[in-house]
Amino acid sequence: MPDASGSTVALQRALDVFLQYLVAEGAHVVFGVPGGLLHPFFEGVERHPQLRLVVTKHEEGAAFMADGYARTTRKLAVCAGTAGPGATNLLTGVSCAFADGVPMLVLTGQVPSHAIGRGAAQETAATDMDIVGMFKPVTKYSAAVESPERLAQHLRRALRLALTGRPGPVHLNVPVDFWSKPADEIWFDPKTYRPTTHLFDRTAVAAAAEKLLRAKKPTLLVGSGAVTSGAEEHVQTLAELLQARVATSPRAKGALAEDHPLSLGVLGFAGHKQARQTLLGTDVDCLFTIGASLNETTTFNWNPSLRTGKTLIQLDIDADRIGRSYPVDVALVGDAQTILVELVYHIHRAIREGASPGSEWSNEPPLVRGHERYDQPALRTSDAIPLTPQRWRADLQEALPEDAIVFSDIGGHMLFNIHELCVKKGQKFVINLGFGSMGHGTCAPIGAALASKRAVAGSAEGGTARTRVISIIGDACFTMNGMELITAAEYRVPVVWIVENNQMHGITWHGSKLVSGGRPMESIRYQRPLEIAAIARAMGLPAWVVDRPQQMQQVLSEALSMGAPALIEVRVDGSISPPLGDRAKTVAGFKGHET
Ligand SMILES: Cc1ncc(C[n+]2csc(CCOP(=O)(O)OP(=O)(O)O)c2C)c(N)n1
Ligand SMILES: [Mg+2]
Repeated sequence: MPDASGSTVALQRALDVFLQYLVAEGAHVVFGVPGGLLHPFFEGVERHPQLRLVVTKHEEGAAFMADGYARTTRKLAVCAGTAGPGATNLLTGVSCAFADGVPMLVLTGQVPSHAIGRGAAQETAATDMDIVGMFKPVTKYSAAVESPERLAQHLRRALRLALTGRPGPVHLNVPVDFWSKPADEIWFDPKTYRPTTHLFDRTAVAAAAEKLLRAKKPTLLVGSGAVTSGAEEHVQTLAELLQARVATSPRAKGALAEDHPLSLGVLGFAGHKQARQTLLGTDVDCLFTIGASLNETTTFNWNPSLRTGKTLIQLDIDADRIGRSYPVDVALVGDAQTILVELVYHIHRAIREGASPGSEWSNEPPLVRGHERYDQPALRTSDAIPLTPQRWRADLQEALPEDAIVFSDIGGHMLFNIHELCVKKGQKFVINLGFGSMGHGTCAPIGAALASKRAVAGSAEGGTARTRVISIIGDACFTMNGMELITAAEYRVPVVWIVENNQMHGITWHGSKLVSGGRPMESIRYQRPLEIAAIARAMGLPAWVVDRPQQMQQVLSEALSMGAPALIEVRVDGSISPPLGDRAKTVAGFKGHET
């Protein structure tokens, strides 16, 4: 059969063709748990010189790790599980990736094609438990491959959808007998099957440029779409050019360095008062949202003050998010980086032709920095024992590497992380707030660190693994998915986990007090104290306990210097409430807005 260039192709196994596509897409690691009905694929990955198989302890961990790999590299990641439970165990992790627009190829096994519909063990075909159907609502494409010849065609379609427009996961289900069958494809260059062009509307860009130049109090709200698109530098250029103040959504925390003079910090969930007062106030005359979906966690339950009296310019790659909650004046549909490049070009040209940005922000007092920026500054400098959650984070801040990638899991610790950390230039903050699954922050850093280690190994530094991935998680997140720390130890993946131990589901305990007239739910405090550091040591990780002020700096630098997985347990005063804000009202079903 001829290939795209017209030459004739020798027959190869479907498996070889499939793996060649993964290599061409730069997806060098496959995360998963091998099993009979996907065995040929796993074996093929293990034997392939350019691929690496990472066997996790649970398929959910595999999906989370693939997500962490893709979120930090902006490249496709791969996870796989065998038929039946191996496949269903992937679902939560895949849903996380779908909610946050993370590109991922998900592969599941199937009984041999001749046995489909006859009740084979672990059969999950459309005639039975429909695994393809289960993945449909949480992927951009979910298909059962019906013949070996069609495998590559399905794969190309899956890759095109995963990596075009708003990225996301895709799923293929493959009968076990297909892998060894002949296939005659050599159509491997990604440029031949998925577009790399980025579209934008020039008229809309010109309209936005004009409104932004004219604004007296231009303000940007940056969301995770800007991070997905790699537009952080472009955001900074635009903000400086316009002298616009900048808030981020919780998920995009750090998209503009939070110590930048124009940074307002985080708007919404556990955010900062400067951002809240500015964006909900009456000063701002033009608000430009960049890849922010304007969901509950950023908008204080869709507070109308965010929109009142302002010109609203909304940029999103997904047309369905434009004008979903607030009417827009200018809609910009497309990739954030592409549109910001064009917008900056327009603004530069207008300035060259005599226009000058109308920003009057410089007439206002400069934004507050230091401890005063946070809601409870006294708790950041407190010497109290047990430690306050604020104090050890202020200590941590002093010792964070300049290029740290900080993950957070879901819980009260996440609210403290969003509020109390200052993410600086060169650092990244990663959180799965779209789906909000516990365990993501525990496992995803392993994928990120593997990707980072690979990048270093391929560089002139010659493979020295310096740890830059740090994950701050809760004790209950640790007990839910913490077995993957064994995976990290086995593969020597350099991540430092900091487990904030308050001996309970802190967010639920404090939230329950708020919604039930001061009476907390007691069943979520542990019956026996949890010894996190001891459990970590049993899993093969060096571990430290931090329980005093000023101790974190030294312990973190020791943990980072190991170049291997390590854990720090921080014992804190659990009675201090995380910044719950409007979330508690949502839980209680209230519709009120906090201003
Ligand atoms: C998979 C999953 N199950 C349940 C929840 C609901 N939930 C959110 S946070 C939380 C408790 C987190 O406890 P911990 O990790 O100790 O963090 P803390 O709030 O104490 O800081 C629960 C049960 C969730 N988000 N994800
Ligand atoms: Mg806890």
